[in-house]
Amino acid sequence: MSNFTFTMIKPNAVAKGYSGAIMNQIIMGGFRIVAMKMVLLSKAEAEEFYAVHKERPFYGELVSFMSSGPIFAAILEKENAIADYRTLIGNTNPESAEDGTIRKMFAESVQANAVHGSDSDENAAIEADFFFSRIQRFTKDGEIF
Ligand code: FUP
Repeated sequence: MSNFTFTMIKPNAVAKGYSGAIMNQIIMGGFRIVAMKMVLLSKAEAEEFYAVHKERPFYGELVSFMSSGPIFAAILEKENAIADYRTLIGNTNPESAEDGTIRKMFAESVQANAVHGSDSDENAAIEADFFFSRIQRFTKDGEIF
C-alpha cells in the first residue's frame, strides 16, 4: 500500500486563484503536505516531466500548457495515498468527474484539468524526485520517501 503521492496544481487553476481552495480540499481529504513549492517550469523541464507521453498526439500542447505559468508541486502523505488521491481529484476528463471531486469543481478541460495525481508508487517517486531533494521533505515519522 502506498503512503505517498505527488501532485501539481496546474497553471490554469493557479491563474484563476483556486490554489487555496484546492489545498483545502487536499488537507480536508486527509492528506499531509510533505513538501510543496511554487515553480514555473521551462519548456525543457515540462518535456522531461511528461516524457512518458512523448508519442501521444497531445504532447506538444500539454508541454506548452504546463510551462505557461506557475504551478504548485507537492508531495502528499496518507495511507493508500495513490488511490485515495485519484478518487479525490476525479476523472481525467472533468465532464466525467464525480460531483465533489477537485477536477469537477476546478478543471476546465482534459488538458487544463486543474491537478495532477501520480498513477503508481513508482511514478510518484520519480515525479517527487524531479522537484524535491531529500532535505525538502517532511514526512510524519521521518520516514524516507
Ligand atoms: P491523469 O493520470 O488523470 O492525469 O491522466 P492521463 O495520464 O491520461 O493524462 C496525462 C496528462 O495528459 C493529463 F494531464 C491530461 C493530459 N491529456 C491531454 O492533454 N489530452 C488528452 O487527450 C489526454 C490527456
